[in-house]
Amino acid sequence: MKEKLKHIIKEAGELLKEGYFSKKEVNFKAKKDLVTKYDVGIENFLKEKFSEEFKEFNIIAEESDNSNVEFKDSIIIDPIDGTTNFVNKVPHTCISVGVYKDKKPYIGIVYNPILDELYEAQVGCGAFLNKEKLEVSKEGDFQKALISTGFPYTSGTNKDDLEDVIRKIEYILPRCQDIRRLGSAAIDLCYVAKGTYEGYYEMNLKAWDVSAGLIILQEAGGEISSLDGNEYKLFEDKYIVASNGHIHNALIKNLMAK
Ligand code: LIP
Repeated sequence: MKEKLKHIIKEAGELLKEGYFSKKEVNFKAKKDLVTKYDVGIENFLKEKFSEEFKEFNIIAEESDNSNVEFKDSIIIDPIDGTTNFVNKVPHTCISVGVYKDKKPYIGIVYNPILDELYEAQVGCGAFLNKEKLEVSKEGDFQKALISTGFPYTSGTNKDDLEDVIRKIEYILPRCQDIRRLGSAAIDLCYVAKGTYEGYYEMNLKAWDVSAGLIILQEAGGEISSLDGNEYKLFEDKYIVASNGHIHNALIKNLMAK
């Protein structure tokens, strides 16, 4: 299944690339949440191909009405993760596809066609970037850890969310090496998987932002949890906390402090 998925996702990558370099019309789903005809076009392309090839799976996708789709044997699609980057030609943008069997992680693929980086993992088989095996960093000292995060779209409308973001950054920044905000949750998780970042956290993400990246990170030896350190539940948890495992407790402790 993974090879077929990759073939289709690479084809869809050509559409993303074409859109990235062209002049685009932008629409708003919410005050800060963008969408283009490419998000919809790539999603439709993937949905059509996946439903032909993988009839035993239903499809949950960012730009679709998923209200009647039960999460079980599911392919979860983000046609463009990092849409703001895509629109502004920041090259950290990707297609993210996570496959779940009976709600359990099975295959994750994150493809950035601009940098030609394909991250992939199947549960039990390891994680790879363009065929090179991925491993999380071994750093265990939080003060030396490079942490990544993201800012929720709700920061434009919800004062509590905005204040929470600022409080946590204010507390964590002096206590770690530094903080990055790259703009694609799927790629952020892959960057923890390849050892670039020691940790990553963000609030208010949707299942399609993280469904593939979390499988890739787990297969690279990383750890993922909710803010209280319990198992992260797709579609349910407000916060995702991800790390190389070695700094996980410290990251949670520092996030919970504020
Ligand atoms: C985005 C994320 C980004 C996050 C945004 C948003 P989109 O996904 O990947 O990192 O900070 O809140 O969820 O909308 O580009 O697919």
